[in-house]
Amino acid sequence: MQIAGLGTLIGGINFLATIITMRAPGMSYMRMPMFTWTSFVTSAMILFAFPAVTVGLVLLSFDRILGANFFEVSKGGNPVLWQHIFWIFGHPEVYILILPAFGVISEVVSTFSRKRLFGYSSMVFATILIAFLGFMVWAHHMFTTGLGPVANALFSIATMLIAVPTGIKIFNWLFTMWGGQIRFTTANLFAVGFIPTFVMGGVTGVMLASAPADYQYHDTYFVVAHFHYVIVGGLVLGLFSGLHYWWPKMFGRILSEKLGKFEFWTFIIGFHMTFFVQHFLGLMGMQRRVFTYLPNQGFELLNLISTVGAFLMGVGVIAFLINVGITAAKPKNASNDPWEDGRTLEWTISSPPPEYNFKQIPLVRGLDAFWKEKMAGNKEMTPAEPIGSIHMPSPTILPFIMSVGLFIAGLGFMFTSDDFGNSFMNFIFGNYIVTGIGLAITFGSMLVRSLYDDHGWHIEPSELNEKGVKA
Ligand code: HEM
Ligand SMILES: [Cu+2]
Repeated sequence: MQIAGLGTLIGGINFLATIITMRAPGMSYMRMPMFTWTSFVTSAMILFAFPAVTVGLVLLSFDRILGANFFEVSKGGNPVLWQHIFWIFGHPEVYILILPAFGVISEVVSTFSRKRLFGYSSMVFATILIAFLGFMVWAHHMFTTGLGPVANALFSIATMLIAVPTGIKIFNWLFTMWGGQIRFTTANLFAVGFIPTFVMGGVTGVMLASAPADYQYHDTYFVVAHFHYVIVGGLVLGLFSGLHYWWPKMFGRILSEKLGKFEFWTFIIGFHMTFFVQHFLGLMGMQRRVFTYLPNQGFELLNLISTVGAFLMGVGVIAFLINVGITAAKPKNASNDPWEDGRTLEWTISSPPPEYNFKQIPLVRGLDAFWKEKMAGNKEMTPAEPIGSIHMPSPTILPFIMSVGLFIAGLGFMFTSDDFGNSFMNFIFGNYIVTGIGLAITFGSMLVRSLYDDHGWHIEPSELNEKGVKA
């Protein structure tokens, strides 16, 4: 987890730096596509949230490997301390999951309504507010740990506040569709299905935010229903929507719409069958984290419905995988703008994009830059620079070797105090030899990367024309 956290943190920093420094001429912050905004805010959240879990995991490693006692009650540690550290990361993390999905939904709904996203600036503001408030509410996961009424009341109110910017977003999506020429492609079905489903998850969230009521809901299937509505009904529907929307851009082939619609209906019906009933199971007292329950408590029927629903969702996912397989065998014939209503810059270049993306960096004249040009009667973007040679980074295997090193070091740390019943294995793990080798590989590759100057390479204008790619 520590290694995965590191990867996420570095990835987040990379997105922040890229979005801040590499926007095209005219692409001011308030002209960025909503998906770029949500990726930007998500990356900022990663920057502040992940260090908390990193610290927590370091302390936990001290407990496990070096015999410290931060968290273990029997040795005088405090597990509530762990809960604080974990949830200071954990609640921002749930918004790190959902904000990019909000971005996808914004793009898809606006494209397939043939309308500008309603309330763009309020959308940006709501995203930032959600991110900010997301850091203020972690103790709503700890109402029942005995924080006391003052803390519970404050965290309860802070939590309910998040419903406000979330509501702004929901209404903006609805107003975007209002009066639009809506096309129900698979991507848009997933996006439109997302809206009521996510609202249901938000509503149970606000119910859980009431501290006294949470004493009843906590650790029951009601919470399980809540977070599946927001994560599967939110993030996963958003993911499917985005995959269908950008698939032709990524791979040059449009996924089958017929199969796509089958995926959507089986998945969403299966989803609601699986998780809707869990609200009632929770209220009836079925607890979470226990894989079974006693007979004759009235749980059987609802659990059966849940199981049938889960299989139906499985059918939807398998249909998606089949769709991917079938599509991979088709010719690569997606046009630059396969939905014909593309609004943003990615739809001005070929599908999939050439390795250098844009032959000439385009000039951005407004929000939904491509749509603006289309409305002005132009077929292409106006370039912001003459055709010139394009500087490309060289490919390198070093990051892969670095991660292999980290993997070996991770294994080394995990098994330091295990008894393998084999003196050689005990020796190399117990004396941090495996760990040391792993770290040496990682830091060695980093050293090579820093000492060796790599100037990359250039694609010359003549090659660009030979390839016959349009900007
Ligand atoms: C209006 C917005 C939301 C509110 C008011 C809210 C509120 C809450 C509360 C109070 C709990 C604790 C329940 C308990 O353990 O007794 C909870 C749990 C949870 N929420 Fe939300 N939530 C919201 C949105 C979200 C979103 C967007 C996600 C993820 C995408 C999410 C994911 C989760 C998860 C995973 C848990 C369970 C954590 C665990 O105990 O393992 N929530 N939520
Ligand atoms: Cu939370």
